[in-house]
Amino acid sequence: VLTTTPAPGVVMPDDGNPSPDDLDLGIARLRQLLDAARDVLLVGHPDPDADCLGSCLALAEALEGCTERVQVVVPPPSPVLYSWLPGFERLKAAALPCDTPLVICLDVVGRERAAGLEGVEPGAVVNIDHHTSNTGFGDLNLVDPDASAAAQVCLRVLDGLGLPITPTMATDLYAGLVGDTGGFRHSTSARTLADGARLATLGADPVAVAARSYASIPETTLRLVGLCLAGLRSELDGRLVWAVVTAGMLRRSGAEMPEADRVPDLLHSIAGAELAVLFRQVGPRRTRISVRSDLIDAGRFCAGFGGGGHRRAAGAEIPLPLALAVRLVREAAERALAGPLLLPTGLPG
Ligand SMILES: [Mn+2]
Repeated sequence: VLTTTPAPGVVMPDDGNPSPDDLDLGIARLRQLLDAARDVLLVGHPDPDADCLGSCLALAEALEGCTERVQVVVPPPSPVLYSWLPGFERLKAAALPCDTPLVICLDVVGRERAAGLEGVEPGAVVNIDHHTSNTGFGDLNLVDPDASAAAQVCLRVLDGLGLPITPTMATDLYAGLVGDTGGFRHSTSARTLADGARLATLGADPVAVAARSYASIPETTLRLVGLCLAGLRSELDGRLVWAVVTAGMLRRSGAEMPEADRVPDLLHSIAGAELAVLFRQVGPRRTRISVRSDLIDAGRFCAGFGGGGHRRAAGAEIPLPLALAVRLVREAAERALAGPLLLPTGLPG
């Protein structure tokens, strides 16, 4: 199901139910916005991942020549883990001064999650995303919850705009697909694989991207993962598995918080683990959770804490110290595993 919300120039069906044509209408509107824009700002979410960065970088390359200036803004810390993505050197810590730029958000669930817009007075805001929990915050929303990655929505947008996909753009988009599907292991459909094959045909090297994504881990990352897994807790006969990342662990390992991104999937990979939770201490009274499950609806679980995401992978930021957040989430996990959030069996990705 494709959803676009009305923006000037976008016609919605009378019944309010979006049809597949709506994305095409939305892309036509995007064309108009791009034609009228002098400055374009591409932004993602805090701690951007391969999907977010790959989508931003591919779109930035595509739009070069279409508009006067394209900037990709990613506030510090620099996501060095992804410095191998083609075009990484394009990333700017802050936007250069510009007058009411066209802002395009990629892989961003809600307006408050858009990073890098401090001091920016946007013209129109375009929202290109794949999260089921996307709030439709844009003046133009190109949201496809059936896509495995924002990179896939981005690919459709580029096709719709008639922009060619270069090998470097294909690599960025393919990296996004690999990142958001855990290397085509979850959230993967025939369409995901077909798009992956097409990007490989267009010049992405699947072996090189897999090696960069999974076999070139900084030493600090393994040290952090080790500290984190050493404190792993298993409860409810192993159905609930959880671990924490503290500020102290970051100091001892020399790692940055995004380097813990692999831990939720590792926790979930334990035999019998039905619900995996990683707690990250991001401030004295702020704890971020990353949830993985193939038994309960992770997106709905995290929505209970003001977050969101996908059925199998989701997250939230809780305004509580680590110990209190752990207690609250463990109680909710026990309730969820008892029934109310169970997914129907056989549901894909
Ligand atoms: Mn994504």
